[in-house]
Amino acid sequence: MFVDEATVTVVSGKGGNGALSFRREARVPMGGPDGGDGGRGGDAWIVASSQKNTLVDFRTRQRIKAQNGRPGQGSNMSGRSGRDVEVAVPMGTLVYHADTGELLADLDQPGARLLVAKGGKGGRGNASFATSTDRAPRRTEPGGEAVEVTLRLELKLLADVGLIGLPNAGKSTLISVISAARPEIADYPFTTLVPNLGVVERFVGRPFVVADVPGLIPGAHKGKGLGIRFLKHVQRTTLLLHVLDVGRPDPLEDWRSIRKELALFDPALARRTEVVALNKCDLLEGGAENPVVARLVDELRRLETPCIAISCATRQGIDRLLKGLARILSRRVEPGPDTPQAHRPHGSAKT
Ligand SMILES: Nc1nc2c(ncn2[C@@H]2O[C@H](COP(=O)(O)OP(=O)(O)OP(=O)(O)O)[C@@H](O)[C@H]2O)c(=O)[nH]1
Ligand SMILES: [Mg+2]
Repeated sequence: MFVDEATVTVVSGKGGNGALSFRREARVPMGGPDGGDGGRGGDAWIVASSQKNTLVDFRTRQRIKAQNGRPGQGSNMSGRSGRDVEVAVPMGTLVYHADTGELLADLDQPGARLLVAKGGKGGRGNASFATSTDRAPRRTEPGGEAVEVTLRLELKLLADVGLIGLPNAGKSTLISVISAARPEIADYPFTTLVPNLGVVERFVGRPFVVADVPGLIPGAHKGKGLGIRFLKHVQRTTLLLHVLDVGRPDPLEDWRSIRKELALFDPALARRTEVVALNKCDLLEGGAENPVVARLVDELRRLETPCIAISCATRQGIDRLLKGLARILSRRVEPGPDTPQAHRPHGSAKT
């Protein structure tokens, strides 16, 4: 099950109390203070894991707690520190403070971690308070309080290329042809209900990640079809690959209607570099040479939109398409929008 929004409460451990104790020895009526310090409470971290793809673990509201520190003991024994807790989330998870809405981190690298709740300090035992004037202090310190934070998690998948297009255009077929991803493919709209990621590895240069999201239809911004809620998963891509079915009555109109939905969802996304894949060319006589395809190519060039005629069925144009995508990606290594550093500890977070 794919879940991309969740709420979770994380709690650090309370510090252990300092101990009040005096040495007892045979024939020594009153020994010195020997109460040890309490252990520190465990910290609570959120950690990006490449093993996770969804926030499904948090579908039911969870409360995740680090261990408390143990109290100090006599004989100057310090209490054991509480174990930290690490909450694993998928890469691309944005962590918000649930109450204030503040963005705490964008965990966009494997292993990126955020300290969300710092454990309480261990309290000092009475041995720590002994001075030359007070040799038998009865003073001890309680352990520091635990910190509880409720977080809103939002997953925005990280991919280089986002596949967009009408349902049935062949987006999932394309990702299955160019990567090891094996999404469901079928001759009806809305086959894909949740996003899929595929890694394209066959090409020189670094491998790149492609995201296949459920198809869009006109009116998606008003919730038609599956709506636009999955578009957030292509928001962080470097480029959009718009798949058009050339066998449809008016592919250019299809293109325009998807462009409109994109712009209504996020104007910045509508400005993203776009490549059009004119798919299913095998359905037309002469394939990519067919006049319908030639006309589409001309129109799109006129609109300054790069396009390539392909067929997932015959593999025509696929290599050329991938080389083109790799070339564009190698030119662009822009960082994403400004977001706070994931590695910045945020231990002082309060409820
Ligand atoms: N003839 C032909 N059929 C294709 C081609 N590419 C995809 N198809 C078919 O088109 C249909 C839809 O393909 P999908 O890959 O499921 O389409 P989609 O864009 O992922 O659709 P949704 O998940 O519903 O948004 C399937 O029957 C595919 O076999 C192609 O190049 N040529
Ligand atoms: Mg699909």
